Amino acid sequence: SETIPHWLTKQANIAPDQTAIELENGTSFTFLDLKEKSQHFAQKLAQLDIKQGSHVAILSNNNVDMVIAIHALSYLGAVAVMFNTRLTEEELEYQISDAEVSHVLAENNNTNFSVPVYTFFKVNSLQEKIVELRKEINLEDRFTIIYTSGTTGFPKGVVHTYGNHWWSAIGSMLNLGLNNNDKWLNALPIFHVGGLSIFVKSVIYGMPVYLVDKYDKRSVHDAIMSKGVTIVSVVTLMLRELVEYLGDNLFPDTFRCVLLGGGPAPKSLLEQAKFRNVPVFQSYGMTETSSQIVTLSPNDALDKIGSSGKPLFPAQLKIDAADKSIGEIFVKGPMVTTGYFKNEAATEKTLNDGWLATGDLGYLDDDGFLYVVDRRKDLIISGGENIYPTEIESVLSEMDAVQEAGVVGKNDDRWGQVPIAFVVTNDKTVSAEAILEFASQKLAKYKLPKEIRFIDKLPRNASNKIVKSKLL
Ligand code: S0N
Ligand code: AMP
Ligand code: MG
Ligand code: MG
Ligand code: MG
Repeated sequence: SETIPHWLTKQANIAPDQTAIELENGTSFTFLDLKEKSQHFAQKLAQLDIKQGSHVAILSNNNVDMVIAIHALSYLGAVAVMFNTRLTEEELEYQISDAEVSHVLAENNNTNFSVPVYTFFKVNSLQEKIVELRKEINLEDRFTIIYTSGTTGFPKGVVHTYGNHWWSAIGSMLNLGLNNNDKWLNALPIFHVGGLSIFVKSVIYGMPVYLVDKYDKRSVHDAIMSKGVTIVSVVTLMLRELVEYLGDNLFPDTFRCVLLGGGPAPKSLLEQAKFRNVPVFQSYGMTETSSQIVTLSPNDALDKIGSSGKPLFPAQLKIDAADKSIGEIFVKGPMVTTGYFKNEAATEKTLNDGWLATGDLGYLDDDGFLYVVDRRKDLIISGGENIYPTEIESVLSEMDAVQEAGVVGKNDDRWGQVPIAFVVTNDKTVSAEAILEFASQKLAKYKLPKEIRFIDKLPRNASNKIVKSKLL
């Protein structure tokens, strides 16, 4: 098995005084601080009997305690299950059971789960238990699990090994390069892999992260303008807001990369960004690939606007189609997940000889640049959050008054797409409000249909499948 020194211990040794994390309030942490805080936190977690192989959920919006908790778990050889704070307790309870979570570490104690919840504050008040902390990282070990919704309506736990994260960080650097003055701004939620990956890169590269607690166009703009930020990761909605807010101004010359991921971006926005000299690197990736796996650099962006670029150095890509036509995108590489937790069926369906079937459709041009033309079957992406229609449809149908429901994505200027529900009821008095009230108990707010349209019957084809294209 492949082992390397524990990456945070190593970086704290190589560059103890280098800044690891800088906060908006001016506080910063060196790599030595980060290592020591993480190791102390690990010994406190040991008091709770969290140990090698434990699955521990982290339920938090962005803050430094969360980053410390993640590193602490790695010092114990425990696995961090990253919870999306926008989900309902019911949705998270599913993940607790599916991922065999034993403890939840949370920012607040306003949640009730079937397993104990400890706030970061509470953990900090515990006595330390002296246990042996990991000196090495085995690249084959599990580090994180992040849930992604599935076409079946049940979310699946994507397992990331240390090796997946390692190779993701290396592959990204071989593409974007690494400068001595690099400082990566994180405004994405750390519970998704796009945000999380920045903190892994930080430790491996010895690079500071400027951490924004909550995305806001002004704070991101100001940080780029005056905090020496050189790189930022964004989703399309953020890029649009930042470009509009920038107006006729220019970002500093040292600001060299806007890594755009998490979904499609309209060509008009990419053109506008180019016109404003905003250095956008469009990328294609997903939770299963531990972040970007295909990236377009601004040099190529001149001729290839709209393309997601070429696979990163350690990765491969193929299109399952006859030459130059559109087909399913397959990717392979050491950053690709080893599979879904305890879900052999889904893993076997998705992974073959290391090739991941993405479900997305695309084509390669003559120069080998990828163009993604359609998303995974049915997937709606709203502001970088994924929504699977089947999940909403099954919740709506649970209502007695609802006979059946069909959900489709509708284009939206702000979110990209939003879900719209078509419902067939057996009780003409049931209101849209009552349906939404019911759904809101079970579904995260961003998944709630933005409109409910009552219809007599869902359009179906010969094999009785809903014909979504006939709905909107
Ligand atoms: C876009 C964000 C920031 C919007 O959130 P905002 O404005 O802060 O919302 P709130 O103030 O919290 O809430 C206001 C109201 O808006 C609703 N709401 C919030 N978010 C959404 C949403 N996405 N869709 C619909 N509604 C939303 C709230 O419910 C609230 O409603 P009311 O007022 O009714 O109470 C936020 O959504 C956000 O942070 N999005 C980004 C999520 C993300 O990180 N996606 C990427 C996931 N994919 C990956 O990680 C893999 C790809 C990847 O790695 C990557 C991605 C991007 C860049 C780089 C990479 C990489 O490869 O490295
Ligand atoms: P997630 O795992 O939440 O990051 O979702 C990944 C999905 O986002 C992919 O399977 C695609 O459907 C979509 N996606 C990511 N990058 C792009 C892109 N450059 N163009 C179009 N869709 C994208
Ligand atoms: Mg997802
Ligand atoms: Mg906001
Ligand atoms: Mg029903």
